[in-house]
Amino acid sequence: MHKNTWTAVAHPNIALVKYWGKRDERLNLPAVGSISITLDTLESRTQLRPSPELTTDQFMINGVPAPEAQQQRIQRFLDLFRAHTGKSQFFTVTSTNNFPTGAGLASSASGFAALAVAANAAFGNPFNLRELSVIARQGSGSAARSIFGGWVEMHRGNAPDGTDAFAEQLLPPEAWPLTVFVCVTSELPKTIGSTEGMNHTAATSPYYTAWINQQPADLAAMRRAIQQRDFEQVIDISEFSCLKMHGLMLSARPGLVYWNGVTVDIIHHVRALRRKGIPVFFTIDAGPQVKVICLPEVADSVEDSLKEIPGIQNIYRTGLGEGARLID
Ligand code: 2P0
Repeated sequence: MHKNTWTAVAHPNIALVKYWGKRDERLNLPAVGSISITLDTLESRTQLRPSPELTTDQFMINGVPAPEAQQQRIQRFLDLFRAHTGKSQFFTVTSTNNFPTGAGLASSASGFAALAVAANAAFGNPFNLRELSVIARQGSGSAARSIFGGWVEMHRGNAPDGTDAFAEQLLPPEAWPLTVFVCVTSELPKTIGSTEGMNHTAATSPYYTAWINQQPADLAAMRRAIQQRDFEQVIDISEFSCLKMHGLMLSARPGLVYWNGVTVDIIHHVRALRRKGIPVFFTIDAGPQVKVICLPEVADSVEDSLKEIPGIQNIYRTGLGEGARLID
């Protein structure tokens, strides 16, 4: 039977060494490399159905037509496949997330990674995984990382055409498992999206050059820590990179404040746990949610203590997951 739908799933990822800033906006090339972990459990599920009667793509997100700006973003993304293959097929794209969308939980990473994999199948698999990460990056920088599972590095690259700005797996998920608690402190969509926030930071922060220049050292240290399974080092580098990125955001003009009060409460709570000898750390992206990360053997006690913090709306407990993949 002729196949007429393609469905892929992908998980969000959390950067431990953060990406913030672009070296080329048109190709969405990152100004810095980054290292992340791909999660399990939370997922975007994206289906492509060819629509011969359509002359544009149609994008439905969580059951409703997406706003115009998002429709255009999907259209431009699928144009990459049309341009490469010469096929002028348009699609109805249906995507659902089993977690809050656009609230600093990396829904654009999992969304574009799932779309990239589904579209690759629909267009006859023109790209291998590395090339697919280059394509996914053009949808959303962090999406390149969700193509792969486990521990992943995204390379900044130097080529003007972006062909060397790809992601690759450092370790598969089972090689060094972690437990991740995604602590939701607000389900409201963020007020300043990542792209806008990055460009504003690059244009106005006096610290931006220092941020760019120091990133290679953080990346090298994290690669070494992962290779040696040195969790103390992972803690140290991750919190350094996270707080440095937020310091950078705060130093923009006007400054970007993504946190709320509960965000700060969780930071102090995690550090108090560490003072008691529990190996755990936090990381925070462009939103008020806090990801609390630990080794699986202490996960139950960390979870019990997080439940005592007032103001957390929801806690997702998850581990490390696989890369984006076709499920149908
Ligand atoms: C990261 N973030 O490394 C950083 C940390 C948010 C803070 O990658 O403009 O949605 O689409 O490339 O991928 C979020 O940025 O930005 C992000 P675009 P994206 O995870």
